[in-house]
Amino acid sequence: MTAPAHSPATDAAVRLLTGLVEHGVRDIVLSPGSRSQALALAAIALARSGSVRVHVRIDERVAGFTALGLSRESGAPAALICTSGTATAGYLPAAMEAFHAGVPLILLTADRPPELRGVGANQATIQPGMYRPWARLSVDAAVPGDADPKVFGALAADAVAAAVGAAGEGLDGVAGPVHLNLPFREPLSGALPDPLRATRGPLPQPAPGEPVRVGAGLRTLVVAGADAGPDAARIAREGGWPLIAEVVSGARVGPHLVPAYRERLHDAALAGRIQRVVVLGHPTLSREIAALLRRTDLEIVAVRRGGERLNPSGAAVDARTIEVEPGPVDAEWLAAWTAPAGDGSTAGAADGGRATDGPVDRAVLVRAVWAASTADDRLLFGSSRIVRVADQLLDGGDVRVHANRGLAGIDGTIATGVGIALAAQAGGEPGTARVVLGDLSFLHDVGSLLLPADEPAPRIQVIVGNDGGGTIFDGLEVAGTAPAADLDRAFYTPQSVALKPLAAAYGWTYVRAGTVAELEQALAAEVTGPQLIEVPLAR
Ligand SMILES: Cc1ncc(C[n+]2csc(CCOP(=O)(O)OP(=O)(O)O)c2C)c(N)n1
Ligand SMILES: [Mg+2]
Repeated sequence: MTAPAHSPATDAAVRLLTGLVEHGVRDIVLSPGSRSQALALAAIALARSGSVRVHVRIDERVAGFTALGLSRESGAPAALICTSGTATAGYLPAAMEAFHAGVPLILLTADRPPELRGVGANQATIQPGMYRPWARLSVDAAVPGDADPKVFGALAADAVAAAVGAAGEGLDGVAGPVHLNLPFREPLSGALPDPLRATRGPLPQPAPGEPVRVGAGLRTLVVAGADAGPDAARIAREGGWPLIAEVVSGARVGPHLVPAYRERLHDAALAGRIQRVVVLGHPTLSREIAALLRRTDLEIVAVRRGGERLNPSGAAVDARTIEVEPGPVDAEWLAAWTAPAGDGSTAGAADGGRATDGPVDRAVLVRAVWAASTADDRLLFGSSRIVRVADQLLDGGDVRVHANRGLAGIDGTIATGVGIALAAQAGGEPGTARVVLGDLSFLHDVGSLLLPADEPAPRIQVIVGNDGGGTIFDGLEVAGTAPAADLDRAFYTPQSVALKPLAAAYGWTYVRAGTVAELEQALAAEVTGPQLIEVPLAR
């Protein structure tokens, strides 16, 4: 190898990536490719000096969801680097989820220079603006060498600001994905400063936005959907209002929590007295909340989390933050929602007496995972049935829960969990990340089991509830209309993949938990790296 010559591509890559780090980026997920080499080599050099963490993933869809998990957990936008062509399309599912869930992300796609676009050049497609409906900021950058290198530093600052919601057209205060399309000409890489360092600076703060004031006096219900966060509990406390918090809300805590909220919402007399709903995050887990938010006889104030406002009733007030005006607390109203159910039953009592050598069902599974998890741990629920069971059955708790409820896809769940684990454990923190998901969701993202041997191994338990296919469809409309064989073939989609050798092939440890005792034992054991736990479930 001859000593690399100077390359404007590398100068630009250095400016851009050091700029990203200086504005708060902590993680870069890169996928191999030639056109993006200046970015990849600069990223690796920055990682060598400890300035940033780099994670290498060959599949861009896996890379995208890994970055999403890193960003979800850390709050800082992870940056993605890929080459031109179909590679860029691999980011699309994660970019869509990031938009709808309000997760910051920075997509750096290498491209051919303008003279090689639209003329049939190899691996060249239409990349500028390709994520436009979902991107906070979409830039087709100048070719390095044609532009002053300083513009790439400024681009970094703009990208981070837009990703975290510090600036951006009409969406200030809301985080989301940002796309920088970066054309490069040969020489595609050259000499790098050695060592290459950057000092991580503070993240820009999201623009606060004008608060919407809500006063006491109206009988109010606070609803916390996915990623609502602690603000929901704050608003409930300040207003003295009952709080309905989905298990994925990050707000299922405190004395204002409504237990078994579905049943309460079915109580027509009680629900009929609601005058106002303050909703935070993205509720998706129950028909009851969906119906509540469609009501037009209520005042609805919705705090926007993702790029799209929540407005099923057509008349909701769009808010960034809520200020509660002090006033008298209606204790009767709070008690009507939060008092234990009159018949003495609690949501937790249903199968308390189960034998430990008995098989596991979904309720036992989610309760066991919940009981085994502490504040050091992280939980990620996949889409489909299990997250709904968890929402129905689990009490409040001090565990940080994630879920990709922006679009509720079954894709990218393992990758998201790995990203969450890597971010949560980056500073040597204790704890285990647990992903609880269905078998089809697992198989959909099986490529995420491929982790580079030379990167720190995440402590993660991927817990697959294996019912042989997509049993959610057994309870959906199609089960009533489709012939049984068609339902099975096109919706349930039966599978009998051998998960143990699959885990072994990727170097993951494997545990089969067929009984309650085996599950509890697997969850209590020390976790040192990636582990697959298979839990057989009845269809
Ligand atoms: C990317 C994507 N494709 C398709 C769907 C539709 N879908 C929702 S749930 C589901 C089946 C999930 O099966 P599994 O993970 O085994 O969970 P189970 O229903 O058995 O609990 C499918 C295909 C989706 N949500 N996302
Ligand atoms: Mg299944």
